[in-house]
Amino acid sequence: MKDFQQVLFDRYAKTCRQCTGEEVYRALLAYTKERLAGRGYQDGKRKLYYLSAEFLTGKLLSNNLINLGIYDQVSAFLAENGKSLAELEALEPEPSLGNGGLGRLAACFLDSIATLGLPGEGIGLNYHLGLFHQAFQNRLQRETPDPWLTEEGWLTASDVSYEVPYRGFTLRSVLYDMDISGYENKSIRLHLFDTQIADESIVGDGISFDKNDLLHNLTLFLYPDDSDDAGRRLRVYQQYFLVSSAAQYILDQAVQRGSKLHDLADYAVIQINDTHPSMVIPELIRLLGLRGIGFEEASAIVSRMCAYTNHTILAEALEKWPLSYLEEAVPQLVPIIRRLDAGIRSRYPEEESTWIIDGDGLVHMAHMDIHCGFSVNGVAALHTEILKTSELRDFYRLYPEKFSNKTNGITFRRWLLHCNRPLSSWITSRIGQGFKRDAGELEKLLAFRNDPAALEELLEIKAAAKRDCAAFVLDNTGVEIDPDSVFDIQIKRLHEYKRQQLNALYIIRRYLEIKAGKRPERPVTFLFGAKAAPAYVIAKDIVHLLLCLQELTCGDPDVSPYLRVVMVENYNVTAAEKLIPACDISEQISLASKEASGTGNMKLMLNGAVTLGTMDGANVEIRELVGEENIYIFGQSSQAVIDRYAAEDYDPQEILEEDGEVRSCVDFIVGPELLALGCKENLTRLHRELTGRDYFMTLPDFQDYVKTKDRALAGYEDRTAWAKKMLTNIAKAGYFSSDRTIRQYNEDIWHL
Ligand code: 26Q
Repeated sequence: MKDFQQVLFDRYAKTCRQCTGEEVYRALLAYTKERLAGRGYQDGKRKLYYLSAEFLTGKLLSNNLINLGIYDQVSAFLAENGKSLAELEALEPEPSLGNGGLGRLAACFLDSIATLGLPGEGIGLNYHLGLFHQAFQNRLQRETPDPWLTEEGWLTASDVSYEVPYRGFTLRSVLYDMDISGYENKSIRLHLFDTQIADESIVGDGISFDKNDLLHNLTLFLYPDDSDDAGRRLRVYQQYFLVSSAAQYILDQAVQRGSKLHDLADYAVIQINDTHPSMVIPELIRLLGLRGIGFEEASAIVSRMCAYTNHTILAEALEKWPLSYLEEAVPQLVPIIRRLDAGIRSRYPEEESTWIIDGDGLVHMAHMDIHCGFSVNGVAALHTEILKTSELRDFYRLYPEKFSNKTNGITFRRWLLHCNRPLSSWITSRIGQGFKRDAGELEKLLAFRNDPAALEELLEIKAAAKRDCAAFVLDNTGVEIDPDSVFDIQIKRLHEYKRQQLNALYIIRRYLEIKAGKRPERPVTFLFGAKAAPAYVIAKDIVHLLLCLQELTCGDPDVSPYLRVVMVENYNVTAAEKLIPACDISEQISLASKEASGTGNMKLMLNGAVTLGTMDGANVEIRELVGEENIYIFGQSSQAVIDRYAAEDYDPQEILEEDGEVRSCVDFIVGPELLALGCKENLTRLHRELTGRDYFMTLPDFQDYVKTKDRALAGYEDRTAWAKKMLTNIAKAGYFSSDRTIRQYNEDIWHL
């Protein structure tokens, strides 16, 4: 560590011991950045550009140290000098550049692309104030800006800059770079475009700002509120800023590497992460036109370059932009989109459902991606099947060869080596280091299924993680939780289809049982972490319900020894890293057919949690891998749900009339206990939604959920049998390494 001591001395003329934590953190950041840059970048003629509106990287310091292979050395050096890596890590802000799964997936992919040594780059936007910071006030979510940028950080300014033309004005984009390190390999770059004139001072109360002040607001927030017209327009401006900058950069880079443009597809492949960057297609055609390539050839080139990933089948999340918005913001794209649409109409006159522009003048971004790209993929086996047979079936008939599945994955560097060092050391002690490069080797753990000492050690690691997590929860929420209780955890964005409300109804049922004198042998702690979109009213009502349940259970001495609900504030990657190692029961309870894949489910199983879930998304593949005895499955099948939507015959009242127990749990939401703690307006609205519509079919799955969860909790009591389930889940998680996913993308789509 001589070289690091030198950095400290050059900066501060002090020894490590004499420096403050802040000083050591900054020096370590600079030192790590330099070491990363020194390793160089993967190059190649054909390059992948992963285009995404979100990259949820999480903090980078520890991960970079691990990937550089110097974590232990640095950690020991700091300890010798009265500092700890944990204390320095606490000083690092988490980049707030994503909502949830889609953004985190992009970050895992960059890690794997770098680790596998593939020539790839990420391209996104540099949102100064991030998504938002979630605070709880009077048991309601309040949003404030999340200013994560600091003077010294991982970003490096570059001299790359482009003009982005809009109707009536032009904005200049500037590029910042962040290195994403590969595990014992070179780094790749994450390029984040920004404006030079973003002005944080236009933000008023909470996260409100003038949505029409496009010159100053463009890169302030990720997906600002799209509940009104101005918000949606701003989103178009943001998306175009990303894709126009990206397209210019990709063209310039290819030319520098020797492309003559006619052969552009031999130099660049673009993975379009959901439809948010889809305007890159017409933009590339436009830019090729400006460089002298005619429309027909340009669209042929672009169609050999672009591949699209679909992350959702929720109709309301599929982007459709009114032509009038595009006309107003980016008129130069409109004739190109019209011409693409005209081509499709003449080629497929009978296939109206697949046209790019529909009868209402809406541009269907996914339709453009599928017609004009060479690849479409879903993110889990079930999801891809549903795309092929229902949501995108008309496209599948036209282009069966374009469709494929790429089941999501996660990087084990962050979600095992970094977030759970004790477990990772234990695995190493049992099966050696090989799993760090080849996740499939985790299967070797199965040899210890009947080894009492090994199972005992695994239980002790989980117990220690729960103690650490309890300290984090106390610090975050002020609530004390019992590390000997079962940790039942649901962490993910708040959405009705993910059904946090179903979990809440179970909690209410348990609360009522305890109040009636039925005290469980072992206490259970229900942990939640979730941000709700600022304009998603019912989601915010569910947050309110959970916070009221927290108050109710933790504040009642009859109940709190047996049952506590705790909602972690501002759930993000950093919080996830603290919660995941401590989980016993992993809640993956989305309405079947609605969760495209899920990736939290994979992180939790890798850390020895047992899944309680529906046959949805990647849960289906988890079950296949671990076998029925190592997972708890309940609920309607995806086909039953799809049929029921088609029949339009679901009415929650029918269940409420028949089942008194459900009725009393649902009515508890507006009963005196909760009304004493919460807001009548919010609770009543939620109650009305569940009893009047229940669009995501919470009630039909309730009784099966109760039965299955009770079975899981009973299963927990046989500690040896439970430890075997834990071990099996860890051993079988190898399939969900994002290294496997990226290999498949490369073999089937990118061909780098
Ligand atoms: C669309 C239009 C207007 C405003 C916002 C949006 C929008 C923003 C974010 C639509 C979707 C998202 C994010 C989606 C997402 O995170 N999807 C998740 O992707 C994961 C990775 O594939 C899957 O594991 C999850 O199942 C899926 O929900």
